[in-house]
Amino acid sequence: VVEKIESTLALVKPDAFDNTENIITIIKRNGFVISERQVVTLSKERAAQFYEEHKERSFYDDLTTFMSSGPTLALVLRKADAITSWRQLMGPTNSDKARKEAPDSIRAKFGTDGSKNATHGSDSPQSAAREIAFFFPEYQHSSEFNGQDVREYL
Ligand code: DGI
Repeated sequence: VVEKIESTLALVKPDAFDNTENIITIIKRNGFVISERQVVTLSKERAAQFYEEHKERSFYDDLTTFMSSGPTLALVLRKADAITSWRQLMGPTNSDKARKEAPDSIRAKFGTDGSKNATHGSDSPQSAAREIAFFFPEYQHSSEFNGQDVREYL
């Protein structure tokens, strides 16, 4: 069996930024390689662009206000099955639910509630390609997508 090394985009959101060191310790302990990192404070417009798929949702304005309220750490994480593995480590979207269902998860430990939930992780190879390019336009990852041109996903 050949394990496919993947890259995924992880964000430490503004509510958890002060816990960055603890979160990075957990990331490394779980075998991820951090291949890119960048601290950025998103403008409201840029946060809106990042979460464009949610623009019709009632929580969109709150979400983009929150995401532009302070610094965010953007990371590219690599390992076999990185996309699923990082989402598993984060736990459920809602941090209150995470504390009940996955108390050891990152969102349980460092998140606040259903809208401030500490971290983000790409949910598919397509979103990983788009989201990595959003923060790291120079990132080289074509070989990870089975020879397909990643520009198809952007
Ligand atoms: O991929 P996820 O971050 O786990 O979840 P998502 O893509 O469905 O939603 C993106 C973010 O939007 C999520 O991290 C928190 C926020 N969000 C999602 N659903 C709700 C929400 N915020 C509020 N206030 N209410 C929601 O139902």
